[in-house]
Amino acid sequence: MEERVEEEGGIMGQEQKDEDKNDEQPASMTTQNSMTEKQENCLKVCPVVEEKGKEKGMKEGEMKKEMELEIEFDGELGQSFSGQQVSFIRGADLVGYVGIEAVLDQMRRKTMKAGFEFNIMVVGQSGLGKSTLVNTLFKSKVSRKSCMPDYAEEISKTVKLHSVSHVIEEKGVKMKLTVIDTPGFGDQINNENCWEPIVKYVNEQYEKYLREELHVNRKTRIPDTRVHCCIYFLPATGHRLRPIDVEFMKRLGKIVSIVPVIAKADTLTIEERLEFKERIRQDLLGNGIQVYPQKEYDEDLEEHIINNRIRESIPFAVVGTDKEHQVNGNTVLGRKTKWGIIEVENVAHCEFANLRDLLIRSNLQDLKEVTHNIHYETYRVRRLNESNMNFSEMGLSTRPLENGTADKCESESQL
Ligand SMILES: Nc1nc2c(ncn2[C@@H]2O[C@H](COP(=O)(O)OP(=O)(O)OP(=O)(O)O)[C@@H](O)[C@H]2O)c(=O)[nH]1
Ligand SMILES: [Mg+2]
Repeated sequence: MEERVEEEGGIMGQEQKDEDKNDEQPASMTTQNSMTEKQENCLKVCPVVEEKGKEKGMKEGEMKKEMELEIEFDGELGQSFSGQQVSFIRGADLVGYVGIEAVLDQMRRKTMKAGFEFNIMVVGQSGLGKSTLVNTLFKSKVSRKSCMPDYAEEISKTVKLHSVSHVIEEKGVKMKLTVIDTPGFGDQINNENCWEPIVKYVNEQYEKYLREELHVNRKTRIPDTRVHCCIYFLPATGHRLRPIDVEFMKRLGKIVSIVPVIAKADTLTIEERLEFKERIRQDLLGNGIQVYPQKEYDEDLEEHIINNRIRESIPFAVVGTDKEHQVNGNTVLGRKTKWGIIEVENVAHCEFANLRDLLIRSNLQDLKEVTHNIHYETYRVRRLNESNMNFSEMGLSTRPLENGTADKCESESQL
């Protein structure tokens, strides 16, 4: 049985409820009235039906069927849903305040208590402004300020990965932000396979999470080190995507959410910037590169429209700085040049604000969900299938996922 309850009116005072009833459309009035006969409101109807049921000597399940509740579905009251009539009880029909909206407060309190984790990876050539941009995003020296790096590995001479975690607190909400920096990406003369350490890192975090999930005694909160977002820095050349950009994003786009940005966009004129952005979008499309937000993961029309707007403005042309300046009496983050100040948060100057809004204000939770429901899920399914296959080849029926290393190398090579 599916039940949808509209809060509107349910949390209002009696006066407001009456007003709402008077304002209602005639069509819905009719249905509402017919409902009222059967069930003046939920709180009254339920005992009546229960009484009837008791008289007839019905069992609980039968009584539920007898209730034949109605649902509002696509604007129509009383539509049958999966062969069953389900109830739609308007807030105005409820006597008194039930308090369902308080669930949001409960969730908020829990999240605030536990805090949440967000892991960003920044990838791009040395000197493109990765550290500066992360510091600008979180307005602190997050990227450079250090704590103990929990991951530092030199896989080859090309790329070193460093992850630095910080707990940021704003208005009582705690966020453990981890920035995974990849200095030196693409800096070598031969950049062949320079994405491999990054692919390896991303997959290792999925593997870690999978192993925690498979433990018999699982932790209630599994530490989440999975990369929720990878900001890929494109040099502001004004040309097209370079082969290294194509290769990197092609591979990584399948396992992590990539947000490409044009670094140091202050070096481009307005026309150059627009043309460069357009060419990049064409190249992304032409090479079948998936960047965040992907069309196929849009959940509904509303999200599709919002995400289309994001897709049309990708890649964001950003400028970073951690310096503050005074402009018209206001303190702004900006880059001071001989001819003026580039205000990084001013949308007329660059698209830093769009990137910040996407990453932190509007899509942070979605990035986490896409990571968990799409990327991690793909990894999990593949790993479990691989281990089952290997195990059945050995003539055994089940096998716990234990030695990830061999399997992992195999799975990476398929990427
Ligand atoms: N013009 C301009 N310069 C920038 C911008 N962002 C950073 N810079 C400058 O570029 C230089 C390198 O910045 P970093 O943030 O250290 O670059 P990075 O990508 O972290 O470099 P690695 O850590 O070596 O990979 C610094 O001098 C910054 O001040 C920008 O948006 N525009
Ligand atoms: Mg750096």
